[in-house]
Amino acid sequence: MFTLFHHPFCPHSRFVRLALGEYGLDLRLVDERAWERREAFLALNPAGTTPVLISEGRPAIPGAGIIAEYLDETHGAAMKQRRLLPSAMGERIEVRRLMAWFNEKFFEEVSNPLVTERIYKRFMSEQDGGGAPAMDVIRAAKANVRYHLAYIGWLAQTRNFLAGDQLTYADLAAAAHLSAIDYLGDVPWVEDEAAKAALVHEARALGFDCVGVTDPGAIADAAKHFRNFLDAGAHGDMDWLAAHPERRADPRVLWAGARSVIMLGVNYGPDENPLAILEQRTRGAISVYAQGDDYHDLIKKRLKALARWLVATSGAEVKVFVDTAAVMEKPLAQAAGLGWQGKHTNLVSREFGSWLFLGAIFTTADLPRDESEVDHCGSCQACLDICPTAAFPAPYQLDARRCISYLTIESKGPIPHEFRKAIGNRIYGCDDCLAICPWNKFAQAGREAKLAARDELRAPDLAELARLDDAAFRARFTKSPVKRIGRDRFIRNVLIAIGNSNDKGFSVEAERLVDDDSALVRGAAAWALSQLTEPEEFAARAAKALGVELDETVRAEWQVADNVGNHTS
Ligand code: B12
Ligand code: SF4
Ligand code: SF4
Repeated sequence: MFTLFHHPFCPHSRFVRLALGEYGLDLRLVDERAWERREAFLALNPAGTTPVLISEGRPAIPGAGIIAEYLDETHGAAMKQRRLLPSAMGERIEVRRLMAWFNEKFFEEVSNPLVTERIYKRFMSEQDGGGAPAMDVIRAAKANVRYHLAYIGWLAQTRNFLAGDQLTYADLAAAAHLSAIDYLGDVPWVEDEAAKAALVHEARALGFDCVGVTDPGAIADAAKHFRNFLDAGAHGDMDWLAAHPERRADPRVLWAGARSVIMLGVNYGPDENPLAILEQRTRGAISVYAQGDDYHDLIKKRLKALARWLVATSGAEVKVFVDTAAVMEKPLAQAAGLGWQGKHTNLVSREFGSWLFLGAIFTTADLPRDESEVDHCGSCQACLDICPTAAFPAPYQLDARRCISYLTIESKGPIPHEFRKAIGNRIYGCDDCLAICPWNKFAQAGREAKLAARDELRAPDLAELARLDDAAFRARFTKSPVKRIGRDRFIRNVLIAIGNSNDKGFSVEAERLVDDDSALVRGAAAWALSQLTEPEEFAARAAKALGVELDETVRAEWQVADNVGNHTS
């Protein structure tokens, strides 16, 4: 446990709080008004400035730069690829140079004068220097902001992050100082490109991997395609997708006041090939997006933090959306330059391949637009060819009713017979069309620990899953998106995978579930048995079950024995 003596508005303190957040370290905060020069605080740091970090059993560590170095020495190596002070000498120098730029130059010329004049002086006694803000100091600091923002804007255009290709202390320092002055309304970023870089860096410091801005009226073509999709019934039972189509198809109908749409992406690239598990037929394949914590919660939290920052900065109104709202996130993300909608209909990024979660912030702020991304699929059609259920009637079009993701997650009833074999061992979602995309060769594993695969969800044993009752299911999938479908639908999926396992040993698991309370589970258990037992044995078992089974859908599963014999598909 660390203790940080800080001030909420001190940019250096904010920098250290952001860094400790990245390291995931527990922290106790003590508010310190440095200008009061408390004796106990001066004993910790004779300079009398915040922040000061206390790590049990060690001398007090004073100042942002020294704390950053200390954290890197003690915890840096464990961060591996996410290390905030990179291991290569040249990169370390660049990070230190930019840290000094913000923590020293920007601090002296901009953030310290503004925070002191606008905030600290209100709380200081007269003898400590408190009183009315000095307007000439504020004017001089505000004039300096533009010059600094132009430099940040130039850096942002030439690199992914300020000091290269990954998040470092340099980005945290920029975010800390900019957000401190944004809070005071002193960043003129709404007006020009360079200032928009502040938004980009705040987004990156919050953990977003890409960000772009588009016009709310930018997706007229998508609207047309969406209507065709609904007319063809391709949404299946997803009635919520068909509700209010005019709102979904046009952000201006959803919110007339929106002047800009900010699209954000979080990389969730897997650290192993998601197709490999498909060979292990006694194990369940859970799609990559669902092997970690639920992305909705994580992204919503971050969107809200960024939205708060935007409100504080510009006074604009905002609304945040991830996944569940009536927003067409993929075409909007393409219009905002995050990637393009590939032939598999998902957004593909040149940098992150198929592995981006998307979120949106609508705002009344009129922000500079990014260029829309163009299609880079070319003659490739690997995603169309690999689809096990032929779910693409044409490139760029999906018939959700045939998609395994829909069948295993959204569809509530028995899975149609024609898809059961093709589902294989996929028990929650499907990644085939995403994983095969050649653009993934540029992708890196996601850096967000909460989205990383939990070991127990990488290749879970089907027999073990089949034994989960409601309470055990909830416990096993705490905070996971899988929990959303409930135990019965999940066990239905597991039984389809068991039926496809070719492992007769699993028939005991299916047998145990033919008496389950849920008709959905009983029906799937009957099918699994039909796949794993010999025809005569199954016919005898069916006759017995039909003597007691009352549910028509379940009876139909057993009657397959009489009608078409064993090993149906
Ligand atoms: C409904 C839905 C589903 C449905 C339907 C998917 C679909 N493609 O529509 C189902 C349950 C099947 C599904 C599955 C998955 N989903 Co989903 N899903 C959504 C949701 C909620 C809405 C999507 C939507 O509006 N669909 C309606 C269709 C009509 O829109 P569209 O897909 O953009 O269709 C375009 C093309 O068809 C094209 N088009 C049509 N005809 C033509 C003709 C021509 C000539 C051209 C050029 C184009 C074209 O124009 C349409 C409009 O842009 C979004 C979240 C959101 N609010 O946007 C997440 C979302 C799309 N899903 C997501 C994910 C991760 C998945 C899965 C990968 C999960 C998994 N591993 O199982 C799979 C992928 C399956 C696939 N190949 O699409 C992510 C995708 C992120 C990304 N990088 O794109 C999203 C954005 C969620 C998020 N917030 O991150 N999903
Ligand atoms: S997710 Fe799977 S089933 Fe759905 S379209 Fe892609 S490959 Fe086909
Ligand atoms: S697999 Fe090929 S066709 Fe499909 S999205 Fe990727 S590049 Fe486009």
